[in-house]
Order: sequence, then structure tokens, then C-alpha cells
Amino acid sequence: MNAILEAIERSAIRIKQAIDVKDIGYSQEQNSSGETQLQLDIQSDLIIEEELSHIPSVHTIASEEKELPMLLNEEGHYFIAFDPLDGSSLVDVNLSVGSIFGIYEGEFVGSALVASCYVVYGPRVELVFAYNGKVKLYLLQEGEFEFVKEIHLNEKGKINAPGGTQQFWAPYHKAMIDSFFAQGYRLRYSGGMVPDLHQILLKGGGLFSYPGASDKPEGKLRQLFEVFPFAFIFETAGGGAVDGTARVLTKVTKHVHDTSPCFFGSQHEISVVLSVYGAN
Ligand code: FDP
Repeated sequence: MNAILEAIERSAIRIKQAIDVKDIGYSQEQNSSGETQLQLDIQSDLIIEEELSHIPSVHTIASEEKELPMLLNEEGHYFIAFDPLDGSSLVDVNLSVGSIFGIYEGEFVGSALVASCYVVYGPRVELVFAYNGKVKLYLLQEGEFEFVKEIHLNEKGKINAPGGTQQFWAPYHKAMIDSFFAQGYRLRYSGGMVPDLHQILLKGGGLFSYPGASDKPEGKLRQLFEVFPFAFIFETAGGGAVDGTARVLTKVTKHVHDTSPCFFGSQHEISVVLSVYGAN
């Protein structure tokens, strides 16, 4: 697992450099030396693929940027699903983005997750790694990721991050979101899953939701690359992650790009979601 974490750290440093120096959004165009420029998310995908390909314990990778999983090493036992640059459209407006990694043992199913990691590229680069019952925060300083602290969620938080388009929400979902605001919860939503969930984790708790709605009955966020890795992190930090009625990590994935409605939060907010959705 150490070798995988180190490969993720090297990838993060290279992706941060790419974010800092690249012209943005010029896929298919040529740079001054006549080379074709790659979009940042594709470039990030290739960086991670290359770094993980050096690790013998990695059997297969699946990426948000690739249609199908890719076998790296028959002898390996880890299956790694990653979103190389989540929220990449936010780079254009200089908001934070991130990379997400789910590390599965033997197969890509929620119950086989053994570790999860994400990296936030913001004013600072931070990495969060959940493994062996602990969620640890690291900060990139002078080329090294230094341990900062363990992350624990409070029983109840103050942040409400409601995703999706309100126009398409079910009435009971809208009523639940409104009731959190009526109780004093504050709106925090950048449109980047990584910074939005990072904020909830570091500020003690709250609720992030991306529900199924009439325009997207199965939500938008992808199980293997986004929903399961964050579910593992929230559960390890003492919170929860559900699809409305059940833990998301019990969901069956039929295709690598399957999505799921999802709610991440501290215990109190997740219990409210379960009672609202269970009753509807
Ligand atoms: P994006 O489409 O910009 O890549 O992964 C999907 C995602 O971003 C998440 O990072 C983010 O939480 C969500 O979409 C935002 O979706 P909405 O714009 O529909 O709120």
C-alpha cells in the first residue's frame, strides 16, 4: 500500500505542475512548439496511469477518462479506480479541483474497498488517505507530503452542499434541503466534489447531496471513481454515505461508469436523509 500511496503522491505533484503551467482547454490545438496540447484531464489520466504502471501490486486500473478497465499486472491484487481531475471545468475559473482514488482488493465492488485517497489542488495541495481505520490529512510542502492530522467528523455539522438542479428535485428532497437551511445550516457549494466534501470533512460535518432527480434518476456521480471512495472516507471518519435508503458501499456495480444518488455527511444528517427517503 505504501508504494501505491507514493505513486499517488508523485502523480499529484506532476498534475499540480500541469495545472500551473498549462494553457487551459486547448485540446486538439497546437502549442508554440507545434505539439498537440492535451486537455488537462487527459494529461492527468496519463500521468496516473504511468505512475501506477510501475507498481507490481496493481492488477487493474479503471479511470473516469477510459471507457474500459486496463490490466497492468496479472500478479497484482489491487484494483484502482480513479478520477484523474474531478471538476476539471472549474480550472478555467480558478476554483479548486481534485483527483480521487479508490483502492479495491481483487475486484471493483464497494465491499472490496480497502483504502481511498483524494488530492485537492487549491491554494495549497492537500492529500487525504483513508486506510486501516484512520483518515489522515497531508499537506504538500517543498515537494513532500507532510502529515498534518487525523480527520474525525462531529456527530452533527453546519454545512449544507446540495448538488443537482433544483428544478428536477423530488418535493421531499427539496423540503429536506430547505429544512436544513431553516435550522441554520449554511450553503457551501463550489461545484467541485473534492473541495466541497473536503470542506465538510475539515469543518467537522454537514451534508453533501447529489440525489436522483427527474433529469438524472441515478444521479450524476460515478460509483467506482467518486461515490465509493468518498463513502469509504466518510465512514472511516465517523460519518456515513447512503444512496437515500442504504449504504452506498453495498450497491452493485454493473458497469464501471455506473452512477448513484449519494449523500455524504455526519451521523445526524445521514439519519435525517434515511428517515426522509425511507418514508418516501
Ligand atoms: P464536473 O462535472 O465539473 O466534473 O464529477 C462531476 C462533478 O464535476 C463533481 O465534481 C461535482 O460535485 C458535480 O459534478 C457538480 O455537478 P452540478 O454542476 O450538477 O452541481
